[in-house]
Amino acid sequence: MKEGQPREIRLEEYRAPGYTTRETELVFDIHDGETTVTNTMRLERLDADADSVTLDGQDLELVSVRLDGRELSANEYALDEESLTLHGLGAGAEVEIVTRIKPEENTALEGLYRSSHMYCTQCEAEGFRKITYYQDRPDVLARFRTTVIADAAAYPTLLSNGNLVAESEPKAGRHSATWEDPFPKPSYLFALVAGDLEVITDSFTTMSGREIELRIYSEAHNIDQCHYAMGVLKRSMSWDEERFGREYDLDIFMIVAVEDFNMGAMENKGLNIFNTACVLASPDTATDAAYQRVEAVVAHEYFHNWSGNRVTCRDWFQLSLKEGFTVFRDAEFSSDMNSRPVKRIEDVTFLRSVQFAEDGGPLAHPVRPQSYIEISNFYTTTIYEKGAEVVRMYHTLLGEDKFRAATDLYFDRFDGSAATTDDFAASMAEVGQLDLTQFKRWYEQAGTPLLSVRDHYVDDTYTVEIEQTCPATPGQPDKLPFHMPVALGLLAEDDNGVQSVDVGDALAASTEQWESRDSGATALVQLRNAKATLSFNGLTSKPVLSFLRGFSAPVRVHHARPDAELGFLARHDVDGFVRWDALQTLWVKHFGASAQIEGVDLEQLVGDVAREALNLGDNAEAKLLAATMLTVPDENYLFEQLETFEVMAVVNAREAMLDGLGKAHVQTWQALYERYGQEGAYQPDAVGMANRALANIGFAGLARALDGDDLADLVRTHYERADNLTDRRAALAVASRHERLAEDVRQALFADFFEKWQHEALVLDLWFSLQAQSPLTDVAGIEALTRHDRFDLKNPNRARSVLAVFGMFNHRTFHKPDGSGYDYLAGAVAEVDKLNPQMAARLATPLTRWQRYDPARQERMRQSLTQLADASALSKDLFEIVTKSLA
Ligand code: HT7
Ligand code: ZN
Repeated sequence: MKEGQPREIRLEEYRAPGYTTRETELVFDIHDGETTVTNTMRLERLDADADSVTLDGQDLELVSVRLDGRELSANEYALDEESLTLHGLGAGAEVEIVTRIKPEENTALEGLYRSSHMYCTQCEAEGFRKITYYQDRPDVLARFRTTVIADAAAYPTLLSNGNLVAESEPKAGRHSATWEDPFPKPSYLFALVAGDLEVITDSFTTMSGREIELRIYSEAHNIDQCHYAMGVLKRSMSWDEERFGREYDLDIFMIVAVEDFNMGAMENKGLNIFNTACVLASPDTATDAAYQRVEAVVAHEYFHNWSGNRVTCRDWFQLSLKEGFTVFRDAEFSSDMNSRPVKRIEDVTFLRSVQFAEDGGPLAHPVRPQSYIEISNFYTTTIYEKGAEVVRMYHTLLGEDKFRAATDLYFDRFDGSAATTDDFAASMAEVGQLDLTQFKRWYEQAGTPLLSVRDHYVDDTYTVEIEQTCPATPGQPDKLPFHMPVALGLLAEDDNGVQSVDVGDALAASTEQWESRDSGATALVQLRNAKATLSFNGLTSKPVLSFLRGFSAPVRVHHARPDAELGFLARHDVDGFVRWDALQTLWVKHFGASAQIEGVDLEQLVGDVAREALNLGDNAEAKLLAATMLTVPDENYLFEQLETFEVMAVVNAREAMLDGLGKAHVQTWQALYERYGQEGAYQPDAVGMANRALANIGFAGLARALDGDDLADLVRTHYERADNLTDRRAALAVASRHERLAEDVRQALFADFFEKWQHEALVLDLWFSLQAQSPLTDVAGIEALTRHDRFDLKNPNRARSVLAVFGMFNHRTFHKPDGSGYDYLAGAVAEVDKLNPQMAARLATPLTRWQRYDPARQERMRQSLTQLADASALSKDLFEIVTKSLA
């Protein structure tokens, strides 16, 4: 540990602040190599017994402290590595603090730092304390006035939160801008940008008729790629008005694209700062997946203006209050803009592959954690994605109308203040007239619940028994039952074909409260007990149970049932999620190799879906669903779903299956490729994406069936004909990993791509990542990539394109039985830790999943973690991850 023994912060130790800060005036005097920050705060006493205030500060040079206009000498305040304490403040005080910082040396990318030729900030969660001494906690909300002074030629654009209230003409080569934010906010929402930036502008008229100026800034070479994000922003603004009644509040909304950024983006009030990867998009520089990410992230950050900024979090234990809710909101937005079932399937795939892994491993924690060492480590899939599932369950329990009324109540009640997840639950309970006491266990208990389902059919009565359990997680050996919505339906087949049973009529007895939804096609059961029984009467044959429709709760399901029922659901269910899920269950069984699949021919089922996909016309939603059905689950998904497995057995079985499918349906792949590969000019919309998805499935299937010159011709032609990055990437992905493709062809394609796109940083990231994830790249190959002169460990996107991708997707090399992949990653993480602790902690994630693997690999992964812990002085971030993983 570099910074002494880490202090654990505990929820139970939360105390409201004795003083709050009402007004904060900041002056940044930016010079190359050094920035001086003058911070003047008006403090107000909240607790009559308080007479001192402790301000957080880190890596700061303190120049002066004034209290009510008088400069204090060093013996009048207490200063240590992490704080500055002032005494004798009275009912109110004006405090002025001057600090000096060095943004140019800030490689951790927290606080004020330099990225390319601009200065920018990242203050969430605790970066503001690297700028000045402050009560850097989310429950202290102040009005900010910020002046930025810098060289006029080098930094013509000076931005901060709120509205521009003054600008100076250049004097002696320097100029200034003053911004005022009328909305009180915590320090984590503060932002500043100084640079030589281009801008695109637009406007939006709100539902009450106010005209908002919209601006997106980037460095000049990227500005043409900002137009798609502008369209998304406008769609997000009107969607939030329609769906949640939320109107934008300031007169201006700005986004700035930054090349070096630790996460995706940041919702600073009125001045969102974005990783270029989450805002730039053009056909040649962004894949369809990247376009979708831009859509989701632009919307997400905009939605935070209400869920996070207007109503913020009382403390960081409440992080999911803003993140879970906002992820739910952005998922709903993307569903409305594209395909609802496909968005749901994508989200569940991610949840099962990544969040379930976290929830089942040494770093499992509840949606509202009890303690942390470094809060940056808690920006996790549990807080975000499981948190969003919890919000979705409220939505399911209340229904759309009451959920909307409950969110209105929540926003009204807590506007301008710092709230808790209990406050959110109280609004839901009040409007929904629900007792949510038990439901709150979702915030308290970690781990993924398991629903074990058994069913039987006797004398016209069909009975379903559900038992819920939840595995032990670190510090939580015993779990209590959860309250969760379980949506289910029944299908029956008769002479007229497949029918939905009216469960509203048929459900005769239930140990749990339930209601009929979807005009009787779905029963929504509120599971509360450890065991539940549902009986359906008057059924002339055994129905097929369609369980957990829409993935109504974030749980695993175990249901021993005939495979033929899963095949039937995959073909016929009315719920897109259940259709896909049934097929996934069959895949998992297939790759688990513990039992033979009976009564369903998987190869034939896939062929049928592929053939049906040829005739879906312009139905983008059906085509996107078909594309997801045709995607064989990847290794990370399988590793999470299989109870026991050997890494290479799964990798090899999957490759064999893909080869088999390729050869079995050559004509269908060819037909898909031709049918959807020629569909007019490029459009980044649902129809265009659906066509490209199906054409590229056809292309990849065909590639599996070919070799020699035929394969080389196919790949080269696809690459050369491509007028967009999605198709070009598909060609390179096949080229990167097919052993049957001649090495010179592979190299020529990668060389050509590099030559043409090396000036586009995000495209170059893709070039690195395709090679890092290829099973043909061994550890020496990964090392070679990191020695490439365009590799840069300080740039998170570039570092992740090799190191994170290697640990997460190159299973053959990372999991090599001799442990060389693990050692390599551990060594790289130690290097990164010296520059950027947040990034290092995240890059270590693949090693923390050791519990999932076979005993020999577990041992080697733990060895690498232990070496990492022993060999270097770890940052607080990495220390927490490594020690908790080994505990
Ligand atoms: N609220 C933002 C979180 C974030 C962040 C956290 C820690 C370190 C760096 C960071 N950059 C952004 C992102 C979001 O959820 O909207
Ligand atoms: Zn967020």
